Amino acid sequence: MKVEQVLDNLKRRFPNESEYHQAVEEVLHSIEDVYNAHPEFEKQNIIERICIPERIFSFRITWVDDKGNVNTNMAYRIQHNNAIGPYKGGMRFHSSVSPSILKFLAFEQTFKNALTTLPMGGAKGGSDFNPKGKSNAEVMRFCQAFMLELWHHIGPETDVPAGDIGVGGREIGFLYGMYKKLARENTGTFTGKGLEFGGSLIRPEATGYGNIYFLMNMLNRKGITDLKGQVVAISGSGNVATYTAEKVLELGGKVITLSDSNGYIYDEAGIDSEKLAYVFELKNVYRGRLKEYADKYNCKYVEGGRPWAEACTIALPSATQNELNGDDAEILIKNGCMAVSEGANMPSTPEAIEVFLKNKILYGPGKAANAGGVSVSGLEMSQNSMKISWSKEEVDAKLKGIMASIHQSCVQYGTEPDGFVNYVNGANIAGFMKVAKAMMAQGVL
Ligand code: NDP
Ligand code: 2IT
Repeated sequence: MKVEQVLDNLKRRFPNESEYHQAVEEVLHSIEDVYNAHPEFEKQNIIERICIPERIFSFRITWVDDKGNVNTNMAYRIQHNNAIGPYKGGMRFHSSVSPSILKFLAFEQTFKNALTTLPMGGAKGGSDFNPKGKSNAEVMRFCQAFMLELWHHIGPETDVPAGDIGVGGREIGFLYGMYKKLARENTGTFTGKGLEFGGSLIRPEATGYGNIYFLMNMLNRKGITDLKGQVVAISGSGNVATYTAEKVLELGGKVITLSDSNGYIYDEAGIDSEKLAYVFELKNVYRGRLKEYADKYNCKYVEGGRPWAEACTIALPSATQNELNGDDAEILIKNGCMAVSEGANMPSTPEAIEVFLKNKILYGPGKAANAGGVSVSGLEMSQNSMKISWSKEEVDAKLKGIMASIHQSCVQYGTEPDGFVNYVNGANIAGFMKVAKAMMAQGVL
């Protein structure tokens, strides 16, 4: 396979899908040599079969708002690959949602899930519905309308959705409630459920905690065993960002930034546990904006900006794709940043990744570093199948073990002759090999 040729073909067949092309291109560069060392892969055209989603559902949703207006939204479910287990991946509600964005996410999810050690294939879904400013009743009606279409195509052994941007505990409750009513079964065909109806302890925390466990695995190789003295810049202020901050504080680090789509806060004194509790409340109860934090604690607020120009030793992008570009990466390095670990999916542009690798800092790509969320989703599926629930300690210990194993896979496949670990290549090759071998064993499908 020649990377340029495969990419050109994909671009011709699926034009105007820049995020999807970007995600595929990164993986193709990593796996090129390994793939070409296995002529049997090429014979079975594994490359096109692993890049193109197996199935895409796309449909219109109609729902009624509080004023009685009838609204429409587009919604999708991308079932990318189920070679190693049922389709699995989150649902995103955001006005920017498009087939390209969901295809990039489903593609990444396939490799991420392969790294978790658990039997899960890759999927993603969502809608261009914008939950901002909507009442609970509107969100509920939208979720119910969504499920009326989607429920046929999902199931505990078929496809198990979860949360992502704009989809948290509230939305999962509404989606799962309607699913259960239509399917007439209680088999847990969603993860991230409430604890009262099959949810797993530690699932809300899992992506953020998992990212810090991954970061600690990277730092341990440099002899660093806690975060004391580290200055940490985090973007986002949602599920991933807030639990990331919580774990950073627990390990002694100082968190100086958080952001939302309106801007970022820089709190020189540090966002401590008390202030973080306020952020949780602001986000989950009042669904407010970070500007209110700046007003309350009298700290710097930068409208429309991103936090990467603030001096830090560790950066944890945890908001959205392409939120950290090449210039940001240069500034981070100039300011002494020595580790970047991605809570978000594809937050760094290709130019930014190039800067991190060139400077040989510790760089944990999302599909490895943020795999803790889907890993605990996998553990939620196990608990649902067995009809039991594990304690917080049990789930947390398993999560730590999984993140260590993902880190080990990256080291195994990504160590370069001078000892530098290229975690991008490591994660991509390890994930690819597992899925490719499973596809080979199952014949041409
Ligand atoms: P949330 O909806 O809880 O939070 C998203 C945060 O990012 C909000 O602060 C939001 O600000 C901000 N944000 C979203 N879109 C943009 C944008 N276009 N520009 C600037 N800021 C933006 O989502 P999550 O925390 O769950 O997800 C964050 C990232 O982590 C995503 O990339 C997601 O794919 C990834 N991820 C999530 C997992 C999970 O388990 N939830 C697992 C693995 C990865 P605002 O409120 O203003 O929109
Ligand atoms: O990107 C992700 O890994 C998620 N949004 C979580 C997926 C899941 O099924 O828990």
